[in-house]
Amino acid sequence: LLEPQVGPSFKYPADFLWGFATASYQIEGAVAEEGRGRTIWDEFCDTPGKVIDATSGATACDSFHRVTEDVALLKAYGVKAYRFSFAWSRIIPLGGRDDPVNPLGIAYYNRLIDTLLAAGITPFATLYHWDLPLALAERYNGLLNSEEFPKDFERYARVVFQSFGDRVKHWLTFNEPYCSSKLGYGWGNHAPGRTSDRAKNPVGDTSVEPWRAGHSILLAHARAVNVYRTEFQATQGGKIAITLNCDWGEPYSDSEEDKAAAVRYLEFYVAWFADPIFLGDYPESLKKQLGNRLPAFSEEEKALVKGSADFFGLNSYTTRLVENRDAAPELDDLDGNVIQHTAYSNGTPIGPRAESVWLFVVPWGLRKLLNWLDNRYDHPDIFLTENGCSVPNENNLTKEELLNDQFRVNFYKGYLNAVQLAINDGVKIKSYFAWSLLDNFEWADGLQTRFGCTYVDFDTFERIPKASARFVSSHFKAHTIEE
Ligand code: GBH
Repeated sequence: LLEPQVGPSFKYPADFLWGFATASYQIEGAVAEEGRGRTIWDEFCDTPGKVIDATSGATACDSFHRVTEDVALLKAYGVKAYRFSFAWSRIIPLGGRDDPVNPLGIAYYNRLIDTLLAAGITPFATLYHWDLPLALAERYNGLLNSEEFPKDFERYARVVFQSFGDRVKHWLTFNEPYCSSKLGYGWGNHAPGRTSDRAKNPVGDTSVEPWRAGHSILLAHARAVNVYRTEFQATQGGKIAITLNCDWGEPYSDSEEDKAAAVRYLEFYVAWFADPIFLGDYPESLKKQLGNRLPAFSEEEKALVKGSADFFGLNSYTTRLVENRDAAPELDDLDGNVIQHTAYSNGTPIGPRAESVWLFVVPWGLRKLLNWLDNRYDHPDIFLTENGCSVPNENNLTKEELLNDQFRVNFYKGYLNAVQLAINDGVKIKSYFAWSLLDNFEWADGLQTRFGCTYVDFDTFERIPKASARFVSSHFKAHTIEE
């Protein structure tokens, strides 16, 4: 499949925000410093067998101690914006609405934000990138408690807006609620590792918990947005949304069944969250398959959730081929009763595979996804907040090979071309953040899977730009209209 190439004259608008993204637990380290509380990810990583190389975010990239260095790196890349996340556990170490705020945590993020602004870089901040304060899991089961969790998140959000909203104008409440819910409570491969899969460690109930966790996140998100809009937005003048992950689903065949299955897959992936937020309720396909295992919104909750985003935040990495599944859905099914493929029926893979088992390089899928979202949600502004890849066989590569990451350069070439095609299609794309600024702690895949455009030596914490960083940076420098 040869894709059309956008010509060299293409220009992103002057206000297009491009840069690199990270998340607190994946880069900061310093997990027991300056009052930071323990999180579900500290606990998960300390449980044997959960992280492939038995590493954790305990030191990660040591970014907690390297604000000056990391911001200088971003400045050298010439970025317009930097996407990072706050560790709730640094700001309110125990997490709850009656727990004390930690001034040292506030001071750290003030330093980061002020250093970014002094370098002319726009801070783009996420409130929750999976590192839930452990105390909230112990008190009331964290995300499983749709009554308590939203109240604690609301208070945390208020503290963050109050502390940083004079300088931060781009907010994301949650990163990828799909992952927190399905990976944390369905497949169990992310913290807190709950699943009823008997091949794993059967605690939890995959048939209900992911849907409950997702519901709590939607309510917490909506309450935080309401706080921002009623208490801060008029004076601070920023924008707020959530960021959802989705990978395009292409029908496995031309049959009507497979076409319908691909739509169902997208609904179970992204419309699960986007429909309540942009359209007012869960998709019919989820209601039909899940029945009363899917929590219902009260009329008041629906009204709070509907419209609770100033833009559409999207993370996307790959594409699946989706086939209809004929049998009745299993109770533990999370994907809309489909069969997913990574190769066509003739055996040809859908695209080259990265180090990550789930990541196949399929740029045309991103263009299709962007158009599908544009159409379903009535042409929202779409902020791409993550896109990137790992490189095949990373563990066998020399440092020189890791630095000369042509596989990743080709990934970005293809996906940025797809972004440009989608812009030319009329999709209102307003930002692009490459994941990630740095090699970092890749969750259950540990430190051995590297998504960085900058190489990190995890012993010395030295940072070295890879070819991909130079590519992304020169791409945007060459193709953005100057202010
Ligand atoms: C993002 O998620 C995260 O926001 C970021 O923190 C992370 O570092 C980055 O991607 C790279 O992974 O359980 O084996 O079926 C990406 C979306 C969706 C990728 C779920 C992994 C499940 C793989 N993720 N997917 S598996």
